[in-house]
Amino acid sequence: MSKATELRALLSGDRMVRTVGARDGLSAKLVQEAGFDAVWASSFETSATHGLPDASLLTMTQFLDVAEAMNLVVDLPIVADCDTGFGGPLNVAYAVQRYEKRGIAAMSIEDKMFPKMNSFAATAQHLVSTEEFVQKIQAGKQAQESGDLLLIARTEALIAGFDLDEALRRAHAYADAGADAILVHSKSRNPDQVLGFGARWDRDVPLVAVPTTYPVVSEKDLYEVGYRLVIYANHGMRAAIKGMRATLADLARSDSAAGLEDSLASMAEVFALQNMPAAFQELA
Ligand code: SPV
Ligand code: MG
Repeated sequence: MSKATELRALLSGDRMVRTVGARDGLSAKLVQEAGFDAVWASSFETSATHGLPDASLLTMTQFLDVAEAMNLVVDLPIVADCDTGFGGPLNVAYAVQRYEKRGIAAMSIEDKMFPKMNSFAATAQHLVSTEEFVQKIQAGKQAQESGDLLLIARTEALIAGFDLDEALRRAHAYADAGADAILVHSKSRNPDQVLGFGARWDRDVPLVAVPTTYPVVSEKDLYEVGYRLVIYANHGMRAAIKGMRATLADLARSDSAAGLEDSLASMAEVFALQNMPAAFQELA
């Protein structure tokens, strides 16, 4: 069974599909090891890993290579964050063909204008018209070879300051255009927007939530109003930054690395994560 088919089966199951953001093969492996269902190949994390803002700076092939690096080393399906789809409908169609060939289970495209800026940046956000985004969805769905790959349509209507009516109007159009799921992004500090959207959602198309600014929401509450996929988009990377900062600050204050061992993963742990042949895992 392809990973896309597995993800489809999970989404029509009777529980929330739980996804965590990653930026490379190693972080994807840690997501898998912790027991989650899928890996979010986050544009925010991937950009940050390059030391760059999440602002459409990297190319489609750079994002694709990262998604593939993950896909090759985990059994979990990859949900690839494809930002605005890398351009217009033709770019979306091309991206779908390329991602599908590399075995990526799902792609998410959002209705912001290219170049996009991260949804939480202190800036005005501009959306493409509903019609333009519908064309992207249709182009993407027509381009895929098998019916399996999931194309997630993400509306940034709430991020851009529109109300629930506009978010719903767009989401209906995207579902009608063939989107396999609808991601409703919100930067509200509480889950009311996202829960309110779900309460009014009347289609048989699963909803996706990204509870970054409203972490208090429970998966149970999201599930009850139609969310089937939850994405903890950047929690692994933020934990890694905090841990690495603290350890490096300790090292900077010290004359040796002697005091650090307790805060470090062992070499053996890294070897295991690298899938080193067992014979090589004996430490020198
Ligand atoms: C990402 O993880 O890249 C996302 C989620 O798209 S957000 O950063 O909230 O836009
Ligand atoms: Mg992103």
